[in-house]
Amino acid sequence: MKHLILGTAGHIDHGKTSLVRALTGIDTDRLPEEKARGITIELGFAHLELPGDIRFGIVDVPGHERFIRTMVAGVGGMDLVMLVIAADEGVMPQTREHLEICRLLGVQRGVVVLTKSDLVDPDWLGLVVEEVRDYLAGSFLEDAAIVPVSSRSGAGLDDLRAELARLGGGIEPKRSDGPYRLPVDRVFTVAGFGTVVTGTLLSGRIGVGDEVEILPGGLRSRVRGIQSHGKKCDAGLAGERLAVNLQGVEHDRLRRGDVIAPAGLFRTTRVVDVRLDYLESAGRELKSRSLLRFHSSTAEVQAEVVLLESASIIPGGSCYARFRLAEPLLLLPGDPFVLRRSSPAATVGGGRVLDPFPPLRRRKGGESLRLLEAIEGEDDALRIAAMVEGALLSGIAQPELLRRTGFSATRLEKGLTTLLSSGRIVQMTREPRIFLAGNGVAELQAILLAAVEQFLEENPLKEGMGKEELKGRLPRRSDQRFFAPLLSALERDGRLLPERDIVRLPQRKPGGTKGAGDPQGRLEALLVAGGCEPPTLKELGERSAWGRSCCWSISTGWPGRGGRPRSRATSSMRRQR
Ligand SMILES: Nc1nc2c(ncn2[C@@H]2O[C@H](COP(=O)(O)OP(=O)(O)OP(=O)(O)O)[C@@H](O)[C@H]2O)c(=O)[nH]1
Ligand SMILES: [Mg+2]
Repeated sequence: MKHLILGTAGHIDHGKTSLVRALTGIDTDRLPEEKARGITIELGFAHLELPGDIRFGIVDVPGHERFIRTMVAGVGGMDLVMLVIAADEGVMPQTREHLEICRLLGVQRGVVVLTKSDLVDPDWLGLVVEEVRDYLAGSFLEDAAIVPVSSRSGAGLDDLRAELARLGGGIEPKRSDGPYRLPVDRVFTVAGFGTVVTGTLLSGRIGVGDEVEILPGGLRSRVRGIQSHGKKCDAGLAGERLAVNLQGVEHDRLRRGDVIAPAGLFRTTRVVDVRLDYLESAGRELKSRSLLRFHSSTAEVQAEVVLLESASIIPGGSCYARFRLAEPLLLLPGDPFVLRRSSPAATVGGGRVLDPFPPLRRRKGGESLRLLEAIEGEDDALRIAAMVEGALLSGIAQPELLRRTGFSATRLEKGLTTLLSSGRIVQMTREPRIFLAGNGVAELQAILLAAVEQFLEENPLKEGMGKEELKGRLPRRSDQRFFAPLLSALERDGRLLPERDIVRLPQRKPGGTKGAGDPQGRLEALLVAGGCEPPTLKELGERSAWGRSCCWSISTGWPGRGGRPRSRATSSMRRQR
């Protein structure tokens, strides 16, 4: 059976809840206050089975402008939407706002339902159809069917069912193979069972007995029972509306916006880089550092926006941006979000998460933007390469790549293999596997080589540089664990000769021969050049640039006056003498 989520959207009192009741027989307005006021306040849930083995979980949203936040929470996970427009009123403000929210949250299909068709005559209905068609031009519902119905008489409901079955048949169900994520939309207690949460399973499969983590708090629990549309089951699949009974957690420890996920798998974030679309209807420009409400799935937090391409953006514009969230959220690449302004209250934009764990220090010269461009692109290997290269000399571990790309392990592996075989990235460590960009490896090798050369220049008596000392020359922003593989590679290429606890340069012979580069030879040359007036120790020190103390050691084979311990080089020179 195919599980899909069907949602309502539309202005207050346009007949959304009545339509769901007419289709399913379920009254989703359950609260006494909803009954008393005749409006929807909370999300309502129902289900509908249609030919083609399709089961729709239905989410009914409130139309009142004060409950837009609730509406946004209901849209996450919708596969298709019924945009409800009352035939006697036509397009109204929340018709527009709900349609924008659906678009921003990635809903791609739907049907327009003209409710209350019994209240207007056919001519009027024709005019409304025309008005609605004009309004939808350019939107994702441009070619959607417009179906007039009356929830009161039942007219048009069969046409609507047929259209829903047709649309549902063409939709790919959500993937059940990745890890599961269940954004919580309701929490309550059931006598004898304890805490129950409900939500639409966005991905994966959750089973009875699973150890879960409740994010962002990190509370652990176990799944005691699962129900789908009122029926007990052993597991829930992506795309299903589920009620999950959690063991040993008080219901006041949970709230809408929390996410139930496999224990220990995901990490929450407070800083995300995104593609931001700023709505034409927002009215005024958006300045960097503005505060907005950031909605994703069922969660909503205060957030500061940092525009990455300019100081402000005009209505209708689109750009890369960074959000600093007041509270941590579980966000994966590709997750859609909606932005709302609090005064005057309005939906002003939205977009998609590109990088949930971006480098915190912004790079100069447009590098942050290039990274985001690559992430936004289609090529998996290029996306991974951009992240590894963006990590500069510190490299990036495989679990971090999984979190930042949102790829499955197999998909990530495929991209890594391509990059490893071309040499664009290099695996530096095994547990965890840390990857470094090829040019990062070259840079670190050059740093090590230069360090050895400089050391031997300054310590001509030494045969080589201590490995531990050399390891300490790795830049602090890099990783000490890279030392061994870097050294091995340099040895393989014949550029350094590691020997026990030291590292030598291949062109430099241990103990030295009396050539021009050899300390004793150079001192001898200076003394011979002086003829009958050989230089003093002080002059030797100056002319050789090695200093007095060093020249003393070289010429005598004894430690310098500083009392340095005798090096292997000096003792071997003494033996030669
Ligand atoms: N005549 C007629 N009345 C309808 C029809 N559908 C809904 N109504 C009436 O319109 C009013 C509002 O209906 P609801 O279904 O509560 O509207 P809603 O869109 O769910 O409202 P909110 O959830 O508050 O946004 C109720 O009094 C319904 O009886 C219809 O097809 N024909
Ligand atoms: Mg309603």
